[in-house]
Amino acid sequence: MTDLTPGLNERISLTCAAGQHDFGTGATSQTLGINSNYLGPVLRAKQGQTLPFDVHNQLDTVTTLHWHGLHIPGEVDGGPHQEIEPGATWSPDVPLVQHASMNWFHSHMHGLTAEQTHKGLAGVLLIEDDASLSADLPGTYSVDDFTLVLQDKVFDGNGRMAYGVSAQVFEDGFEGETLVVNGTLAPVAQQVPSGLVRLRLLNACNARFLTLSMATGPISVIASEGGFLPSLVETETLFMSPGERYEILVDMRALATNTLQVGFENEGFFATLFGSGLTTLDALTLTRNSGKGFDGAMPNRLATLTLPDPTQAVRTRDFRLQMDTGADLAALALAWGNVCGGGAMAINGQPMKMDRIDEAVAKGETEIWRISVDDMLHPFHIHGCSFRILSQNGGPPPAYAQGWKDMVHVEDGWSEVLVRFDFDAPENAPYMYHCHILEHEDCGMMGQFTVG
Ligand SMILES: [Cu+2]
Repeated sequence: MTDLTPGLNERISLTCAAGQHDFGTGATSQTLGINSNYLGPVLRAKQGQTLPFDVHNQLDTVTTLHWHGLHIPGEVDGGPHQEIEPGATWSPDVPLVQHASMNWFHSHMHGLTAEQTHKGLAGVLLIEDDASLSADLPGTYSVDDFTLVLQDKVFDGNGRMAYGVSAQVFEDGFEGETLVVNGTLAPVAQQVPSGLVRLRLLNACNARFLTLSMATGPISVIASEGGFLPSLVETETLFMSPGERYEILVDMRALATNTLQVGFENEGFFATLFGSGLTTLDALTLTRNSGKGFDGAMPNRLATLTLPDPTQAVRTRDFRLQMDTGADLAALALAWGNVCGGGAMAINGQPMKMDRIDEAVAKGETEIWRISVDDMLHPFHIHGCSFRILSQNGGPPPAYAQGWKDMVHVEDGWSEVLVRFDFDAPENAPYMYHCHILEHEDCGMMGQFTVG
């Protein structure tokens, strides 16, 4: 992935097009990319900048580009209403008002989100601010500061990327057994100088939850989706849903080498081979070279965050994610543009419908959103905001998930978030809330809301 740091007021051209890419299998796969054969750039910009984009669609299908994690008006959010026809250009001015944070962008074309994102229509948008740029953290890009896009893939017998859906894939989401890092077969090797190394991680899988660990020592987490944690959190394993981002530090002062590992849950054929549990794959091996890098120590305090205060909420909304909707909804779901192989998924009894607004939210008011589900583990995402998790699956979230987030896990019991929206999202450009298993989203496990 190339690094793209636009100058102030410089127009940013992003071209979505078909490409051909070798993941390292020795064969060329048919892919999609943004200014590239596969995936897009890592965009780096600063709080206070407004990014004037020209998003060109050179695909033969309609697409959209959603800025996942940004606090921006609905009109420039890039959701399913901001369609870009083949040959057309979409030119939103995207204001960066929020703090330093790791965001990303991906296709959000309803019914095609899963396929287009899996094939490569995704990139990363890093926001820095004065505090992050002056923080005592490694920040020399591609030297001791790396962005890692983690994805799972299926390759056919010829080494070509394969993507397809079936009733089972709609149910589970599309999962592959091969780990790819920034579009290259894992493990990836990287030489680094002596010192701390910062890794900015995105789980860009369509459906796979990842269990991250280090070969030596714990994982040191410094930030979640919406910015820095109050202080460094050490954890043996970091559990990341599709769509989640975390930033971690690796201490390469004393160690000559260390490896970031990614655990895949054994399923189907692999579960019969290895039993249930994790297959652990090496993602990135860091090896220290003779250079001198960032020579600071592991940070203690990172940011000021108050505890979320649920008494500020003026309202509570309930969202019930539904895998099993019965046969009646399937025909409706199909008529409403959901792609679900003859089935349907829903939220509060309703599959996604582009011309139905499900919720109207008052701008600037704090609310509690409670989410539950009838089956399976799902990653729930809300557009246009960062929120704080009050509870996840009926209990407190892990320490690394207690900062600013835009994803919450939902399985057993209620997951509750404290949320507020500061920008307008009118009826013709509403925000989305949805499951980030992208096949579930295309299947109708999505709703839309206005803010005003
Ligand atoms: Cu789901």
